[in-house]
Amino acid sequence: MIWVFSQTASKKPTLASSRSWEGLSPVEKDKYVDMQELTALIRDEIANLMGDDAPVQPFDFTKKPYVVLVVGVNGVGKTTTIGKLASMLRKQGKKVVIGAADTFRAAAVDQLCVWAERAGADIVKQAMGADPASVAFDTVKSAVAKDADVVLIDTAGRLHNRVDLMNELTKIRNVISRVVPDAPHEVLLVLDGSTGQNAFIQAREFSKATDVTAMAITKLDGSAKGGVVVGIADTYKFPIKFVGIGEGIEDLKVFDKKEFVEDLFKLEDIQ
Ligand SMILES: Nc1nc2c(ncn2[C@@H]2O[C@H](COP(=O)(O)OP(=O)(O)OP(=O)(O)O)[C@@H](O)[C@H]2O)c(=O)[nH]1
Ligand SMILES: [Mg+2]
Repeated sequence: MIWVFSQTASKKPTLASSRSWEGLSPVEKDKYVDMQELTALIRDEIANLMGDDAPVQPFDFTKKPYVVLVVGVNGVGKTTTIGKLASMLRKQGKKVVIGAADTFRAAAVDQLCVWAERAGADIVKQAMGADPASVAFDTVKSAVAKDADVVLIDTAGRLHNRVDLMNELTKIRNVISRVVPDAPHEVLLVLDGSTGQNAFIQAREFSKATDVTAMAITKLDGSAKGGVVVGIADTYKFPIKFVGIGEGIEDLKVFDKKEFVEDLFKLEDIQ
């Protein structure tokens, strides 16, 4: 299956329909010099759907502390991504405080403690069942007192159709901004790259509940290419900032649009 482009008056190609190469008439085939040219056109078009070409700025260190609230449905990789991010930041010499606002399960706090230790970051936690907003508040207060550079707040995975849990995110945001008025500076929605179209619904519901500002796409080390995020980036205009490519502490990359699009759409895929 390949995408067929229609030429507009401005000569800008636009996605028109999806048909097989074999199904094209000779005249249609002649419109393209070769498959390489077609691949380049398709890649350009996909890249255009994904926002501007400027390199991703993962953090704004002029804000101190820069507060990141990490959200998403169950099991997408929020806690793991926080561990990897903390490690990435520590390697840059930044002081990091992690907040264990997933108080839903005792194991969640333990898991985050292990990551914090591995990364060399401080952690703020309370007992299981504590109010997540209270943990978030303590975390940001502690980060301010310690003059930390970045705060990463973990939250419990929640189904996007649980209104009570989605409202809890609003409460967490509100208490954070009582300590640092313009925080959280980032609300990072973590999406599992192998999810498919359900990721679209997650993006819609989380952005309704809390102003999502960016996405991290995990589990792109398997066969999934994360193609669904093209449509999400186009519809909701959240930039993708990070890509998870494994379970290890180093397995996180700052998003590179060119590389992503090249991986997503390879010449050999359409030959
Ligand atoms: N292969 C692969 N596995 C990942 C990646 N990121 C996370 N995982 C795995 O996904 C599973 C869930 O990760 P967690 O970080 O616990 O996910 P979570 O969103 O915090 O889960 P909850 O807190 O239960 O909602 C773990 O087994 C991770 O090792 C990734 O980029 N690639
Ligand atoms: Mg977790």
